[in-house]
Amino acid sequence: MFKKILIANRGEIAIRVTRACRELGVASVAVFSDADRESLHVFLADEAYNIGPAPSIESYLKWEKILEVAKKSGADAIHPGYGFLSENAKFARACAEAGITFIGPTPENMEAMGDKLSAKALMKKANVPTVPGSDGSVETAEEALNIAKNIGLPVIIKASAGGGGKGMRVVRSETEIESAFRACRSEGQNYFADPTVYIEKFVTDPKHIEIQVFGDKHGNVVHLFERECSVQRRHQKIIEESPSPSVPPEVRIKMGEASVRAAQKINYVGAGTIEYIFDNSTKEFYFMEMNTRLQVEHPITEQVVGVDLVKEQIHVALGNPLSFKQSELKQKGHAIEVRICAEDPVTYKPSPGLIRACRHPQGPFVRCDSYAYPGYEVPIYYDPMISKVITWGDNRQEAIDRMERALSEFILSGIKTNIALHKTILKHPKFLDGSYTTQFLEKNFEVIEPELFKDIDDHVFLIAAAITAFNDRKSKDVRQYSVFPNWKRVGRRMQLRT
Ligand code: MV4
Repeated sequence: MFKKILIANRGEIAIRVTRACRELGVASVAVFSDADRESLHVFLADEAYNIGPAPSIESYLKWEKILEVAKKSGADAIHPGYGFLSENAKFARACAEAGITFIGPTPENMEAMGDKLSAKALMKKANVPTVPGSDGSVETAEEALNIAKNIGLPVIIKASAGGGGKGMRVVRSETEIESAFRACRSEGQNYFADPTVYIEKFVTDPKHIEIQVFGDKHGNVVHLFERECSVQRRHQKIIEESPSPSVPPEVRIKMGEASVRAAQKINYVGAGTIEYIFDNSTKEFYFMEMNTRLQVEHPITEQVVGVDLVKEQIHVALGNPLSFKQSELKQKGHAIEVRICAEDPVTYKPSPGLIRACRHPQGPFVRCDSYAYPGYEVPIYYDPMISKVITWGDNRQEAIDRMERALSEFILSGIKTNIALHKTILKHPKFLDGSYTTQFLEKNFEVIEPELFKDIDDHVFLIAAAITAFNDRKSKDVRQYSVFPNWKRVGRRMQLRT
């Protein structure tokens, strides 16, 4: 076993990894920026080191500094979490050169999937379904027009180095081709220093369905079934569930097998995710990209398949063979995850600040991975996600019912959050029948009625009032504020002050 693991991350995922270390009896090392001195991941680790100023380019992305801390603290492995350095091949190489195990895929794995166009070509060779389109890059606007005429409109032009929705243009008429082609090329150049673009048939109104895969250093690869992540906005996932309500059993088998072929093609090591666009009318699926990291939504797979993915990452990084065979993996029941973000529910803008009251949901089959605590000030510098609530049920409806119950118990005051938005989505007919697609949020929640956010369940107020160990370190006098400073009690209900 490793003696000590440095966790090159912050927030809930740093805590998730620390917990795996504790269970395995491995010492954990936290790193933190100036803005994270009072962050929960710092308190929960065995040791913690400051790595620089608040902006992530000067701290969580400074890999020379992080390696130096790893050496100084005597860590023999580094877990990168997600985001930050998790898919940085240079960093993974530097770890190896320093004699420190990078807990994740090989640098070659990351490079094989970093470029969308070459990844697609590789996957086509591995007999993984891909969207019809240009075979290779498109060099001129005329070429783009010819391909579009050939495969038929609408098409989507994509920058090969693109990601997160940047460098993508949907084209619905021939007259738009030339400007879209030029726009894509320059976005590719400006954001990713690579003007290469390619064209695909645009799949209208698709679902986002991904398959969790796992490889070891002995050539074994398995998949751990799917997650559906179609509830998203501006390429940010908001709710994920597993299994997908739209994937029939025979398609599930095909998607799993295709994903194992994909990972095998690049000798993949560790946890990875193959992302597909899924056409719900034909039930066809097409390879989009591979994420070479542990993902935010990994807990729903853990709850349904019964595997601790972080422990398995550590196990595989040590050189052990996978601790399960494909035939031993089964989906049991249903899990849902909602991402709780410090954001304004009307504008969706990040809304960091001081958390006053904080009580996480509890109870049967509820998991809450969170770094919030009362008195913590959510910094402005990083991702606004502060918690994830995961519920499990024997079936989808039970998981939804539990999520509604769990969210009704979640008390988070002082900052604005998207909890009320989640409660509203969970009641929407398109969510309830499972037919929602990636267009769902933008179509149905474009204008959010502020009315939806105007009341809090009475029993939640009672729980909040019962929080006596209230800890606001900014003010020693607890009487100065109420648990919900912006709310007043009217009879048995709470009302927003106007
Ligand atoms: C597509 C697509 C439809 N057809 N490709 C979005 C990010 C990246 N993971 C791939 N994405 C898409 N690729 C084809 N051939 C639809 C998406 C897509 C999307 C596109 C435009 C606006 C919003 C979107 C939300 C999810 C997925």
